[in-house]
Order: sequence, then structure tokens, then C-alpha cells
Amino acid sequence: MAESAFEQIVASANRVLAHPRRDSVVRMDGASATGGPRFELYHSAPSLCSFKVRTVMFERGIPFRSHDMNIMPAGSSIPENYRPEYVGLRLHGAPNAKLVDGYTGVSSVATEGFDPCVVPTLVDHKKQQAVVDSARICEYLDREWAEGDRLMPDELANAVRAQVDLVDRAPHVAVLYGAHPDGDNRPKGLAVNIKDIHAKKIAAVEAMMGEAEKQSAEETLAAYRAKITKESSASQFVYDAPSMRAAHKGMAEHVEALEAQLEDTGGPWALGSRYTMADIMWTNSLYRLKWLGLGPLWEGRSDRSRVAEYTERAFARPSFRRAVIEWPFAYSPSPHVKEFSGPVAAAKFFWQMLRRRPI
Ligand SMILES: N[C@@H](CCC(=O)N[C@@H](CS)C(=O)NCC(=O)O)C(=O)O
Repeated sequence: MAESAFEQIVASANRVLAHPRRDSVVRMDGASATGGPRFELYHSAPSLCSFKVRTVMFERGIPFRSHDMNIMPAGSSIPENYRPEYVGLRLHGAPNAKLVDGYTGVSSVATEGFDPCVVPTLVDHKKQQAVVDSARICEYLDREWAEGDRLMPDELANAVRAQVDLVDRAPHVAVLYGAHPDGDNRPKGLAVNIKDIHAKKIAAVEAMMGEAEKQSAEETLAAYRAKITKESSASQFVYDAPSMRAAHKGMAEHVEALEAQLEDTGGPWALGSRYTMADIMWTNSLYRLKWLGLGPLWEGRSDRSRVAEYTERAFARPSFRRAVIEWPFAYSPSPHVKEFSGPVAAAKFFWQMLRRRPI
């Protein structure tokens, strides 16, 4: 049978992304396994938005074909998410989206617009469509996968969505890529890795533009221009002290909002007795903050004791452990989290790097 137009787009992305050690099929215990997986996920080991989707996959037991992509510009290598074939796949999943046109320290489509050059992207071979944006992907997977309990049951859908949105709008990227102007506690290795990151991203996108220009690929060129606009604005934001102070204040309010939510519902989970999609978002957000050295936003504070107790439960969840803590190269060493601190964690990380991440 002839390949559909959609499958041709997917195949063309897969040809350029194929990598023997970073492509795999993730099988789940208990999930029905007939034929190849229905879903294909384009994501990256250390990306927060990818953590969210992977955690949903493991929580719901959804098998998937994994493309663990290299999204960091290093040396002369181009991040795989800037490849025109991959950008084309994302554009296919967001035909009328308003492209990103600035940067406020947040990576939400709702506040920034659609970034065509990022991960994650989901392909659903059954429905022949690409789904973009982590919040949409998570909701889509939960709705489409019939086996097991929903993370967004109908009766809680609006309440869950409100929490997902809250986490989505918190300035996670600002506090990752920018230092607090009054003190930088981020892991040392991170600072080396992301030095001048926005300028490097711009250079990498510019390097890709030549090819798109030669082919007069207007849609791809517009996508690249939007990305450059965003990254130029980001490079100013992260060096602007008032913007970074505001981002940190936003994070403190973010944690305060969870404390209030847990008080309101009585816990143990964000919406009460049932573990939902909201908890997947909060777990990944809080762990990222802790890894960055922002645990004191709740640790040792009597007015944030609910959040502190919540993290104990949330970080122990098996789906989160498999999707993030045990996923190779998800986090680099940090003195702020026990799983990734100390000489054993450092040795493990460098061993993984040697084995898994050739570009
Ligand atoms: N709103 C999007 C944001 C996606 C996003 O910003 N992804 C980051 C990783 S978490 C990325 O791919 N960055 C690479 C780049 O900007 O070059 C989502 O939730 O999927």
C-alpha cells in the first residue's frame, strides 16, 4: 500500500533523526503489544516538557517509539530540533498556530505563541496526526489510551486543566537559563553547558536558514525567523536583573499557589485523594526547581509544609522515577538532589555521556 502523505512527512523526519543509540521502543508492563507502537515521541532526555509527556506515558503504561533528540547546540553541531524535516512535522501538527514572537521567561504557547523548533512532538500513527505542545500531548494521550485509569477524568477535567495551565505559565526556562541577580545556586556544570545558550541557538538556526532559502521553503523560513526573534529577546531577558528578579518572584508565587491548593483540597494530591495529570506537572516542576537549588522555596519553611510533604510522595512515584530519575541523561549532577549528587552520580553521568550521547 502507498505511504500516506502524513507517513511521508514522518519518514522524512525519521531519516534525519535516526540514531542507533538514542532511538528505542519503550515497552510497558501490562500494556497490550500488537504490532509496532501506535505512538512515536520526539523528545529529549533533559527537557522539562518531555519529562511531563514521558511521565504520562509511564503512568498510563503507553508503549512508544522514542526519539531521544539532541537539543543542545554544542560546537558546530546543529540541534536536531532545528532540522527542517522535524520543523515540518511540527508545523503539520499546528497548521494555524500563531508563531512565537517574543520571550517572557515562560515556554507556554498561551503566553509566547507557538515555537516550531522545540520538543516534544507526538505522532499518532492510528489517527495519522502530529500533536504538539506538552500540555496538549498529555491530554491527548490520556484521552486516546483506553486501558487503565484516566489522569484527567471528565468530572475533574476543568480543575486539572487549571493546574496544568498554572504550571505551564511558570517561568521555568528563565530560572534555568538565567541566574538570580542576587546569587546563583544553579549546579556548576549547568552554567558551563548553557553559557551563551541563546546566542548559540541563534547561530544554529541561522546556519539552517541557508538551505531553506535555497529551496524557497517559505513556511520553514518563517519558522526559523520566529525562533530567532524569540531567542534574541531571551538573550536580553536573562541578563536583565529586573526581569530575572520578577521571574524568581513568579516562582515563589508558583510554590505558594500549590501550598494554597493543597490546603484547599486537603491533599494528599493536588486535587485531593486522586492522583491526576496535575500531579505529573507539579512533580516535574518541583523536582526541576530543587535540582536548580530552589528547594528553599519550600524546604525548612513552616508556611510551605504541605508542599514539602507533597514532594516526598510525588518524587517517589514509580512513573516519575522511570520517566525522569532513571531515564539516562535526564539530569546532570547537582548538589541539591540526592539522586544526582556525589561521586557515584557524577561517574554514572559521565559513563552515560560516553555511551549514549554521540552527536
Ligand atoms: N510549550 C512547549 C514548550 C516546548 C519547549 O520550550 N521545549 C524546550 C525543552 S523543554 C526545547 O525544545 N528547547 C530547545 C530550543 O529552544 O532550542 C511545550 O510545552 O511543549
